[in-house]
Amino acid sequence: MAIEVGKIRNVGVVGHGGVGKTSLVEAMLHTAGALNRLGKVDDGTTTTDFDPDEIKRKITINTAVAYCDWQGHRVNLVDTPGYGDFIADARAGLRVVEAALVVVDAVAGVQVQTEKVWKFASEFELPRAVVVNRLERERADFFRTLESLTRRLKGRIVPLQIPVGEEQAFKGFVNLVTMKATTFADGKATEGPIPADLADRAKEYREKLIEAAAETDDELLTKYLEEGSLGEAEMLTALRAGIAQGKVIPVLCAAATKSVGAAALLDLMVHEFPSPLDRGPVAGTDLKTKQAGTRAPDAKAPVSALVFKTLSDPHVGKLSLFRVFSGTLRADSTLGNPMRGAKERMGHISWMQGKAVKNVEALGPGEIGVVAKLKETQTGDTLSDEAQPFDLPRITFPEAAISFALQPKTRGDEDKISTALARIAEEDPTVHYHFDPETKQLLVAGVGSLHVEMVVERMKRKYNVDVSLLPPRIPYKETVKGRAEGQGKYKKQTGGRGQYGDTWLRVEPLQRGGGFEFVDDVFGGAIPRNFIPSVEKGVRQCLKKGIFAGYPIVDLKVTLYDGSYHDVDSSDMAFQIAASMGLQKIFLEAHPILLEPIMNVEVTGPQESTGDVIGDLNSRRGRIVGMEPTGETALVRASVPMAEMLTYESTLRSMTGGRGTYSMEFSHYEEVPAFLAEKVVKEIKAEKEKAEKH
Ligand SMILES: Nc1nc2c(ncn2[C@@H]2O[C@H](COP(=O)(O)OP(=O)(O)OP(=O)(O)O)[C@@H](O)[C@H]2O)c(=O)[nH]1
Ligand SMILES: [Mg+2]
Repeated sequence: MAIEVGKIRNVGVVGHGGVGKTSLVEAMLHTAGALNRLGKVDDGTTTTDFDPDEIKRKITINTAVAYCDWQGHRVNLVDTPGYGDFIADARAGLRVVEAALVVVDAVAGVQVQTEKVWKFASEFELPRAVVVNRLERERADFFRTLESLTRRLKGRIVPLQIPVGEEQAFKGFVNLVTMKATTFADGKATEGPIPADLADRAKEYREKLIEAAAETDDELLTKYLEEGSLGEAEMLTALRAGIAQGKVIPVLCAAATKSVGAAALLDLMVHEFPSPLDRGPVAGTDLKTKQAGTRAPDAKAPVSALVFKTLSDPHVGKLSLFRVFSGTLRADSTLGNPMRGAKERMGHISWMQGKAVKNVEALGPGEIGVVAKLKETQTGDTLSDEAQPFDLPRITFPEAAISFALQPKTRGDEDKISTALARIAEEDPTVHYHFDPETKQLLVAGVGSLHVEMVVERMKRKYNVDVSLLPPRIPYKETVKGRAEGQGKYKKQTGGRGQYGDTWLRVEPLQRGGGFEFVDDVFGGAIPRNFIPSVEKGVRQCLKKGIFAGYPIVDLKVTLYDGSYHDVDSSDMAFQIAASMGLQKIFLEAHPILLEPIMNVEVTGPQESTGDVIGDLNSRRGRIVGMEPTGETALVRASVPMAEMLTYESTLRSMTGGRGTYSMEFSHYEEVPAFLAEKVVKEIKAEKEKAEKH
């Protein structure tokens, strides 16, 4: 039978790349007895990193789910990727949980993706806890990490534990509520009194914890201020409520590969984190009434479930991971996917232990499961009772930031390539592809270069097509800086019925990000009403193809202010052509420019290489926007044109002796300086000529 909803805990494990999320999930599963053997990321044997790409690279690429039972509760752990290119999966994962476990590294502290996942958790109003992991490593420092947490992240962050011992001598932690120490030796935990040398520090941090608990409630705070302390029971109640509501964010200690901290984390999840019942009904759209509606986490309510991840299994085919928000989802039932106007058969439904599945008869509200072979459903879709169609808010994914041309290694493979890409894009909503008729190239776009490389590897491994990647193409855009107006006229008289369209258009720039605006300003029927949409259509076709250099046109206002027509010869097509001819001429008279994507770049490297890093970024037309020392390393933030960042990886490596890392994401578009624009336009022309010769 389905699991009781009040006994479910769904927790998203999130954080920067390589901080130990997967290892920690493994440790919790093992500690709870769900696994006989503790797997290791380095051996490719963990439960949640099971994809061959993950095993090969030793990083998480896909969100995976595993479960264990702890003190009569079902804990579903959603292990998410931390690498920047795949972070969209972490956001999708957080949509289906009631709380987040944010893992940070005890050496590096808060990192770029930590801030990112923190924002996701805030966006979904999730209570959370922070785990400082890898505490037994050299240069690990709990208190320095704590300082970076409180400085860089929003929220009332306060330790619930402090470590016993440092670096190699790290032994365990003091629980600041019970004021007992738990230490580990040979994998065994022992509870005992606080070591004498830690007594003062433990008292000091317990006081901070009480203060944070008191602050969650005005009455309690007054009492605390008047009496100078709180009773144990009072403090615990306030603390629990504070954590469940996200008002207090506790910090805990861990060394995942040694299973240190796993049991305490499970305790926290069971006692402090909310159940789906505590979170209450979800909001969405009732498609019957077309009004905002809600669905309660009630087994008897109509079914609603959100598909948050799609995978393809070589044997089973398409797998859809979903979370039930309301009702009881039964095996062998049929549900509707109203957004795609489809019916889907839910054959076998199962719990997941990484790639292993356990078939169940029904999944109740709050449960997470998987189903194979849905026909039309994609990531982000809602499945619901056919008679009670409902739509949960969609999961939005980031726009592609980088695009490469693909070249088949074997001639004649084009069809196979398109099929493979279609499948991959269905699994991964951050992959986009299209054929560019101008250059006759197939373009693949993704979040970053590693992401696109992985797509190529998957094509080879799963679909047996070999392609190489040509250098990335920068997604430039076109717009104008000035205004111009003039006529576009198309007239043809070839016996019989002719063609006649005549338009007068004006173009002017919109602000950055303004998109496209078409204004109909024709007076006195100079052009009949039914041909106005034809003019707009003709204009829009030019926008897609570009005029100046063959890139899409944006931030443009086009006004149709006059024209003329012919009773017999005017047609939809004639007005489309006239408008397109007119726009192509006027656009070039309105001071056309190219826009280029600007990236937000963050570089972390050793202090001593900061000067070189900054000098190099400057030489890449970068603007330094901030600098922060973080211990022995320094963080540099800059905004840099994407075109200048294509070769950054190897330069950074040699500048920092391999110790530097960077991440970047799309920020906005800016004008390309004239001298460079000229070069780009020349290159694109040459490319087109080459394609035409073929
Ligand atoms: N010394 C030490 N190493 C750890 C600990 N936890 C994880 N590691 C190691 O750190 C590396 C990364 O661990 P993962 O568990 O893959 O980290 P992750 O956060 O899941 O990484 P991504 O999912 O790729 O973001 C592996 O080599 C682990 O063995 C720890 O507590 N101590
Ligand atoms: Mg991982």
